[in-house]
Amino acid sequence: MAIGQAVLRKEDAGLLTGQTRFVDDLTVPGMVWMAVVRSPYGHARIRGVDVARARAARGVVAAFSGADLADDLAALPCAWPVSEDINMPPHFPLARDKARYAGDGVAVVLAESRALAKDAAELVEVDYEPLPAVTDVEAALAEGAPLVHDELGTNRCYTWSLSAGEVDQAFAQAAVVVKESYYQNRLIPNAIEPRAVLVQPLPAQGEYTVWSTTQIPHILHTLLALTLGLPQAKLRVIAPAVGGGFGSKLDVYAEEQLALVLARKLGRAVKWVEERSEGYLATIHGRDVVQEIELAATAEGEITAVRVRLTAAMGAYLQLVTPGIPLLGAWLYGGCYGVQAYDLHCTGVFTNTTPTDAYRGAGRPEATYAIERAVDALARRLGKDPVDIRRRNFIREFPATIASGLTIDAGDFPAALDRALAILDYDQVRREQADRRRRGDRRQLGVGLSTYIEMCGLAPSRILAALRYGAGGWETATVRFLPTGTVQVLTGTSPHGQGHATTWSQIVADRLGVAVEDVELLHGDTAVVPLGMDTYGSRSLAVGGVALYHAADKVIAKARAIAAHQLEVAEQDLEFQAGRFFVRGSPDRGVGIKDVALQAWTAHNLPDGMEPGLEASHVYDPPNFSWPSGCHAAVVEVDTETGDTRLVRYVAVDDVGRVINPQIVDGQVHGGIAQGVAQALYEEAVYDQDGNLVTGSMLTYLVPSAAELPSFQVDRTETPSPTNPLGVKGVGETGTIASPAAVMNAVVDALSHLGVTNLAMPATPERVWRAIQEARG
Ligand code: MCN
Repeated sequence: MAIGQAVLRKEDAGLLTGQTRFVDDLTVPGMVWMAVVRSPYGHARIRGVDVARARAARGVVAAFSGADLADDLAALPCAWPVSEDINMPPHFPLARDKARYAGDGVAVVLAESRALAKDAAELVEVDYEPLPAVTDVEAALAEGAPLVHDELGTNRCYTWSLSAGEVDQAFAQAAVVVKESYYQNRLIPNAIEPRAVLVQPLPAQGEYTVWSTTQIPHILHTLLALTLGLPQAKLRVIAPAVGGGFGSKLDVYAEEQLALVLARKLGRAVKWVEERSEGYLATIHGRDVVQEIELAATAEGEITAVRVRLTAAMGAYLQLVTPGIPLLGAWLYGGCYGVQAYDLHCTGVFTNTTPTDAYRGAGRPEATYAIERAVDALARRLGKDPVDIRRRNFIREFPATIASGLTIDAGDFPAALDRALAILDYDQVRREQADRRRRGDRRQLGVGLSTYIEMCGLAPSRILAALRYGAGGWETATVRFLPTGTVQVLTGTSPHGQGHATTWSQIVADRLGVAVEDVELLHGDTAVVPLGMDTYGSRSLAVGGVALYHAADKVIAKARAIAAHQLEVAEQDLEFQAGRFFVRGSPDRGVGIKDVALQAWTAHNLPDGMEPGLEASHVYDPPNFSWPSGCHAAVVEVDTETGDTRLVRYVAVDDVGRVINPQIVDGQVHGGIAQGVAQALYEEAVYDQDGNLVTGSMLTYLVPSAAELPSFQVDRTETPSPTNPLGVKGVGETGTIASPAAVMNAVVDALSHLGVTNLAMPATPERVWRAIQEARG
């Protein structure tokens, strides 16, 4: 069996030897470089743009303002109009009347080299009239706030509600009510590879090839064709190797459209590669949500109702799925708990900031954070151990339809909690904590838990339709035996670090009974795999991997018919094991599937009427989401004199169903934890009042490295998903979803005896120190 084995990643040899090709490595004849002139103001009227000096500069091929290209450019698509009342102002690749955030593109320069384009961009003269900016969601909703989009007359983008059960009654009857306020700090995704795009026009054929660092070559293919009115079949989108995305490359970006439009206009290939600090402004951000959560509970700590108010920043414009991001968590503010009454209200708000959109976890880290921190607050209120509150409230029967209306197919929440506590040696950690408190130790210890449930694997299409999402959630797969017995696999997923070449090979190898090395994966090129729904929302395995499983089964069914014909037996008398068909009861009478493949393509001796060849395709649309769950536990040490906070231990017990590749799963969990810990302790995008991004580089935006993190203790429980035949659930976001709450619960726990009850992320030394001073009065 290849499934379940820590097969080494097929991807790594190319990455480690530098042979893997990214967009920046690509050059095509006649290529020009594009540089985008960006607004230095958070909010400013554009009184005029003069590109004359830039046009006259050495090596410059062309320069345009937003107004110059008004007839060429189309509004960028937003595919998730979440509510009837949503305001969807147009978002052009270059601003025309106003710049609405620092980084908003206002002009573009094309030159013979990257450096010349960059130099010339500085010669573009823009006459700005600076306007008051608003960067905070609550301020943006206040009377008289500067309007990001004047024509709307409001900064409100939408309101969205979800209510079930007798919420008011539950609160009226509650023995205790806990009310907490949290802020989800704004995050900058920071994929290792910045964004890049190269467009080559092939004028004779009227075709265009687009290479982009994207997670979504297929969606990009459809939306570029749709928005620009190009025949989709004349457009080829390729996502070559992509160096991470974490959601930030799940978008149709201004630069992608600009490069295509300008390649068409100039008849020359156009290339653009983002710089890191440019990416801090021009690539989407994540989070930026104000949360209020109230729990109603009995005196014993049974949670009877949850009420949530979210105010979520959209940024200055709606990117591809901006409005839907807070709602991806909207069903999950009850956590793993059997809450019967549920009320959630979300307001989306425009501010003069970089647009937000999907960032690893997208909506679900926010939900997990709120409920898990509130559960700890409830435990503190009742003087109970947070472990006990969790145990008391866990959903234990599956399938479980939760108050918000979705059905969790399987899980075992107590098992993950028990396992995490055992690995942690919870009682011992609590004893050490008590010792330090008794001694008045300068370094106090805190332990925090996060028991999470996550909805991922985005599909089923019908539910997505009910959520007003603009696309389906299916995935395509083709499994093809070549005549010599190796297998080509085509997937509509678009990996950018997740190791699909390896795990997809494992799935197909097992199914077909061939070696992992016999399987080759093709992906990320619409000329090779024309249709797919790509990679995000930890959907690839639970949707795309399962599509492969079904395609492989169709191949086996056809091979069986050929084998039965050639062995002159009935199909039902054939067994298929380890890549070989044989007659039941006579294991010597048989034929290998690779031999069948050759026969299928020579077509010399096939059953009457059978098509030659051995390949099959499948489009899979799952009946439910995928529901990973688990328990993460963090131990922190806080220096009560300086506020310095160190994560000293981290235990993760995840239930991702059946595991295809444990090493890849561990890697996914590790990366996810690192990003979640970063939100809790280090990272925060900060704007000043004028809308300047104060944390505009890695000097001020603190991306942690391995040096800041302890060795993670990673383990698993396994309740297979009954929703799909592989029994798998997603893992790509679990770590990011679980960890911020675990870490922040630990930080508050370390200081709770001093009177600290809440702390904002990131828990920087200054913030922690101030909280201690305030608590001490
Ligand atoms: N896997 C497995 N067994 C399971 C679950 C998953 O072996 N039970 C394997 C899969 O086969 C796949 C990998 O783990 O090789 C991740 O699978 P999945 O959970 O389906 O997630 P996706 O492949 O759809 O990846 C998307 C997810 C998301 S949403 C973000 S954000 C994220 C993440 O993946 N961005 C990443 N992980 C990332 N990893 C890297 N290196 N770079 C990113 O940008």
